[in-house]
Amino acid sequence: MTLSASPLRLATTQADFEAQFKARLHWSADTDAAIEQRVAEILADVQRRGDAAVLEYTRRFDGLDAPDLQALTLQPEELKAAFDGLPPAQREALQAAAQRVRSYHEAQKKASGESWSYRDADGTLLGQKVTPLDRVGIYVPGGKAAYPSSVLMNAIPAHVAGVGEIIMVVPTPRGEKNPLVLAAAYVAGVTRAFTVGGAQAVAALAYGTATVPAVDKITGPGNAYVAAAKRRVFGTVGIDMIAGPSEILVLADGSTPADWVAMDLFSQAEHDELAQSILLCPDAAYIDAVQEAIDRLLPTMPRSEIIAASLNGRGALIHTRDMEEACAISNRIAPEHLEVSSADPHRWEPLLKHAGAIFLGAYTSESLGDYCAGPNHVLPTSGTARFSSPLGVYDFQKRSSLIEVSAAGAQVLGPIASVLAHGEGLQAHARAAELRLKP
Ligand code: HSO
Ligand code: ZN
Repeated sequence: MTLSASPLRLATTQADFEAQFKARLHWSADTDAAIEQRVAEILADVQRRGDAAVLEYTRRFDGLDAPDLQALTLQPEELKAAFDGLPPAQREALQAAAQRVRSYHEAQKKASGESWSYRDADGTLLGQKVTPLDRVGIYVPGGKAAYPSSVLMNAIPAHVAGVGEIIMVVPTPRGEKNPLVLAAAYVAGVTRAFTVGGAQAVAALAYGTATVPAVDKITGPGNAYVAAAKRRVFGTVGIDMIAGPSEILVLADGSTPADWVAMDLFSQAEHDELAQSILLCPDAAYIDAVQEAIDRLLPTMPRSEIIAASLNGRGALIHTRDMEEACAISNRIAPEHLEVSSADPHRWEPLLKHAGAIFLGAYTSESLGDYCAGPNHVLPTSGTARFSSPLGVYDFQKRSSLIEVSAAGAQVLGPIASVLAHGEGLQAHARAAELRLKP
């Protein structure tokens, strides 16, 4: 049987466009009651029994038997040894990628992550003090979605923010460690790692055990159990986001070689059967050319089955009236990754409001952004780019307001506060302000 991929063909002029469009985009955020129940039990058990519970689940789910959690701890020397053991090409690529990601996040910190303050005319000081989190946990998936690049993307902004300790957890079924993941942890400045995963690892990070220190925030993607666990521990710790399957939307004016665009659609589709790849283009002949490229290139792809499942189930090639309409539809979708594959990308960029990351021009493949351009590849999925942002230095910082009222300032603010406090019936508030008024 030859594999084929036929993303849904749609045109915005067709009568049932809206209905078809909505059906294809439909995103279900349903939670699975059985998973929720299981995860609640695991969290409670780890909270109660600590290390012993984590060890037991690791034995049961990952087939990894250890006498204690110390045996599943990786110290910096071991992370470094993994790095030293890599072939030179991999070492160099990791370091080059890390350097670019670091530079980008340093610029981000300078632009929006520094403390600031100003003084009123009467000498009152007002400001915002930015401080890094003390300790964060980074969840790294194991198995088929073990991405060293994601280690860089989570740990580097934490490091740049100035986080004191970065604790990584990574499931390691049967104890088979992924050297690239450990090496990436070394390059990115991870403090310590544990080869445990699943809801039990999230619980250990959230509540702390004898061996795993409690963190202040947990970031990083994971499977449905990990997502459910992160949702549940939110409040005890901070979390970054709950990531859904990856998405790419390509806005094409027909000037990029069709093979390039087909491969970019594949590059997200190959992540997951549930990933979504969409092309929006005003040129019908170009859409035909992309479909032809898909047919020709698909059999050459090692992950062709995943790609075909993704494109057939969730892919779409949409013919629009013009580029303006394509931009408007893209804003409705608010994709995780948005490629503007156009000869004139800066003409369209001002029209694009909602996207996790915007890739401008034919040479900017999303895959370059995934690994080494510099910006973060942890991005809002499932339309959440309408209200949220890429993972960044700011996710590893928090802000405190600074207020220093001068004696002169108290004379101005006191009467205002006093009136409002009396209005709220709060006498102590009013008196506290009034006591500072000079007669
Ligand atoms: N495209 C994925 C990230 C990734 N790609 C890791 C390759 N490795 C989500 O942004
Ligand atoms: Zn990717």
